[in-house]
Amino acid sequence: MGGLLSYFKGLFGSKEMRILILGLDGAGKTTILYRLVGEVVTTIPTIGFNVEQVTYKNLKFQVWDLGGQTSIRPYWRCYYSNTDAIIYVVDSADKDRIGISKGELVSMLEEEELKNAILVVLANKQDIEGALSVAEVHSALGLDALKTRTFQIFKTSALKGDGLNQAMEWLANALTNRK
Ligand SMILES: Nc1nc2c(ncn2[C@@H]2O[C@H](COP(=O)(O)OP(=O)(O)OP(=O)(O)O)[C@@H](O)[C@H]2O)c(=O)[nH]1
Ligand SMILES: [Mg+2]
Repeated sequence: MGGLLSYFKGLFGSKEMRILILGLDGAGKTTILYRLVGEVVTTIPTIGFNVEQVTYKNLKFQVWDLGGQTSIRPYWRCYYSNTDAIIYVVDSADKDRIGISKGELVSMLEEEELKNAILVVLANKQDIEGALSVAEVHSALGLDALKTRTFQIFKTSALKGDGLNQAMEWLANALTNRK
């Protein structure tokens, strides 16, 4: 029995989890992806996607960073199946478009294929003066309305590398503990 159990544990332990990074163009998704890989990069707008393998606390993630421009947002849905978690990135300094960001988040969360996906919201660009606070981003996105979703919001600065570890730590635990 013990042998069989460790066999299955081994199987699940080595399973790569699928994570999507979504959010409007310019939110900082690609910067965050490469921070998770351990690189600091200068980005250009993503047309299509970037995908990298990220290992965090013995968990292997396949992380997809999709382009966020208006014209390519309709393609996000092509990547939804078998997604374990969504990292939704918000430019906290982009007050004019926070409503649009909320709209994209709400319609994404309505998708059947994502109904069990864990949600991490990153209130990014906290280094910019006058940026919305994490509480303001929480309220502007209407996160209070989420009832059954496992989710958490974090403040980050991908530029400085702040807050990402904390978010990944929470996500790794949430993925490990999920039913
Ligand atoms: N000040 C500041 N700038 C940031 C931060 N994160 C990203 N940026 C900058 O924001 C710009 C856009 O970042 P990207 O990572 O390319 O944004 P993206 O979400 O991948 O954009 P698309 O690929 O067009 O969807 C770049 O100039 C980044 O350097 C941050 O935390 N603070
Ligand atoms: Mg990008």
